[in-house]
Amino acid sequence: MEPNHNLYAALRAAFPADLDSTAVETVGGAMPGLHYSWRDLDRASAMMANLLVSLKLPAGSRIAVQVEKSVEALVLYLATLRAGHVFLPLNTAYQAGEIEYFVGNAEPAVVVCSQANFGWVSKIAFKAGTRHVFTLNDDRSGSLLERAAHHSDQHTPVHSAADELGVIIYTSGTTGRSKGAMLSHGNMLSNAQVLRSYWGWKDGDVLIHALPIFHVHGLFVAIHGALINGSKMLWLNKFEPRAVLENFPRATVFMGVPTLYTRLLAEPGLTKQQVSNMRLFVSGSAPLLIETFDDWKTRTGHTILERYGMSETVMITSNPYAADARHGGQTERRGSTVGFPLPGNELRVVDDANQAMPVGEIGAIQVRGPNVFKGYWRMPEKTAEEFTADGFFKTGDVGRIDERGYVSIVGRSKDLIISGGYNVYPAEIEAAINEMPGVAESAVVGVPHPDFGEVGVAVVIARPGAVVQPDAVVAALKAQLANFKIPKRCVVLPELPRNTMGKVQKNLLRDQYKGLFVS
Ligand code: MLC
Ligand code: AMP
Repeated sequence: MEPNHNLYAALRAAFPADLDSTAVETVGGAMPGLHYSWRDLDRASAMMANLLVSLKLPAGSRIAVQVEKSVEALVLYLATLRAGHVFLPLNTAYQAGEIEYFVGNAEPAVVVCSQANFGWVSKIAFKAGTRHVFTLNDDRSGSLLERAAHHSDQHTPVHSAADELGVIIYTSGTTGRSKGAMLSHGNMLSNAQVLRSYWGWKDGDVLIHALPIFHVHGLFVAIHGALINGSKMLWLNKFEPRAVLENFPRATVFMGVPTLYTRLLAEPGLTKQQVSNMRLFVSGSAPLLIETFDDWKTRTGHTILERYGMSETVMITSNPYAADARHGGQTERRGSTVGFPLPGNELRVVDDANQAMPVGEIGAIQVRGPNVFKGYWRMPEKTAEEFTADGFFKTGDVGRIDERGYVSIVGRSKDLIISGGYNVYPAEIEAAINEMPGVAESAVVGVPHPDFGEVGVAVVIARPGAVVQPDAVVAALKAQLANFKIPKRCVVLPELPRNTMGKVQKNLLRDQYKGLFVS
């Protein structure tokens, strides 16, 4: 029989010998100071796994989860893995229309939501055929915990093949339709193992976990990183710069999107002294401005390590933590680059005919490796389109590899805005605006923003004779889309700039509005 690749089993094997030591300590937020031991994580996830077993679900059932961040939500993730089901995390900002799509598309057997949202979420779930809806709140209450309390705290993780599905992460698409990226136990485990060694995780490491746990960065890179090294986490349910600062002296590793770094830099308490115990600062999910990289070095003496990944591939590249023998022993973490392809990961920069570009030339980034996903949930054609004949995944990012082997991301071929580390697809926002009364058409573009890096600006064209108010457009969008997707500015123009082919020239709009939020 193939060895067991169950991700929970692998993480469990890395727990420290002293199971009563602290695995997670909550800091900040409503319930600070709670200590969860490694034994607590194991027993609590066993009880939840046994609850899932008692529901007699077919193997590989989807467990869709839209809850506020909490340690219990982490336990539910571990329980889903050990029971052999598929975890489907959903951003808490998603509204009814968005949830309806995900639930309709994924057909989860179980939906878990907060008590506050139970009314509308359960209605959507039951309509889509889901049989079980539980609640889980961020104060250790909810029907999921009540039901799990009746189950045994002993459970043997199921046997999972490397390519068995473990998680589905929805990512929006350039056509406006979200796609479920299917990640296997092997995808996630291989990436966690590679990062453990590449980033030099060691005994005594402590991670400050301040990211949401419904996306790859917080759920995989951070959580898997700590658990597979048996390292303690200082756990914040929400990013609060002061609470992070206060805890730097007790920690060694921090991970954030660039917005977290700029917000920390705005704190006078960020000093070399305050971070003297820290070993590693990692940034990713969005481009880190060279100014932030430089300011961080000046203020703290630490060089941020920037890495690059996506939902479909987990982590792809990283700047070196220590000497990288594959690249002549280079150790430099270079700002404005995302470093080298991770061991085991092949990355190439190609032209339209999939031919490798010469060193330094810009082209499309494609990747292949054990971390690359199995495809999009129930979208075989879309999956086929995104892979080349020789098995490389087309990332949609545009970049180059320099003569020293460092990869830089210089743009995207996908029409995508990354705002505070969240992806916003203009096509989705434009489709919603175009449905509004009096609107002829619209274009949404990303412009620089001092806090979120990039934010959306909506340009709307009214139908002849109609009057469209920008505030009304924003208000209508707020009623149907997650708040981070809402354009930060809306303008009404007589027409959109077009080229001779009739294509909207978004570059002109980007240029026109690039100074809206920055000087
Ligand atoms: C919040 N707001 C945002 C926003 N986050 N607007 C644009 N972009 C964002 N990212 C807006 C809300 O709409 C709201 O506006 C107001 O800010 C306050 O909301 P909030 O929820 O209180 O905001 P805050 O807690 O300050 O959140 C900011 C943040 C958060 C930066 C902490 O966005 C965050 O945690 N980002 C990290 C995202 C992440 O983990 N990405 C990883 C993806 S994985 P209003 O008008 O409604 O009041 C990936 C792969 C990889 O990309 O490589 O890692
Ligand atoms: P997601 O779909 O949320 O997983 O977002 C993945 C996308 O985030 C990638 O395709 C990149 O465009 C972007 N991304 C991730 N890390 C970086 C980085 N370090 N620099 C620039 N872009 C990044």
